[in-house]
Amino acid sequence: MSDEPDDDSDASVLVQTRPKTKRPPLYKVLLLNDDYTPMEFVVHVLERFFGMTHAEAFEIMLTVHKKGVAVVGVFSHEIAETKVGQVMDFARRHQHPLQCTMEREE
Ligand code: TYC
Repeated sequence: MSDEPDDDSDASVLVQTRPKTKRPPLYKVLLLNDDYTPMEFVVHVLERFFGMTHAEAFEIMLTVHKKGVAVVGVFSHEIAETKVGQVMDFARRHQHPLQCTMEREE
């Protein structure tokens, strides 16, 4: 018979739990408009690096052309970084100013 309180005697403490398995963040890959990169080149980039059909690629290219920017895919950090690198490298090798960036998804 002890006077010590039980370990679980404080009924007012509520322990918050949450699943520990957090998903890794995803990243949007964005294509930016410019005045010089030929439309056909952008369509080719979207087919080649983002697996789009010609029709899909043409539509997204037009969206970028009209709105200034569009999301062209959502990937893990590593894949997004690779895509951005591939596009920037390909554009540079063809001397086009096309810009591709990535942004963490909320
Ligand atoms: N604005 C370019 C033109 O008129 C076409 C273009 C579209 C360039 C999309 C970049 O991400 C881009 N030739």
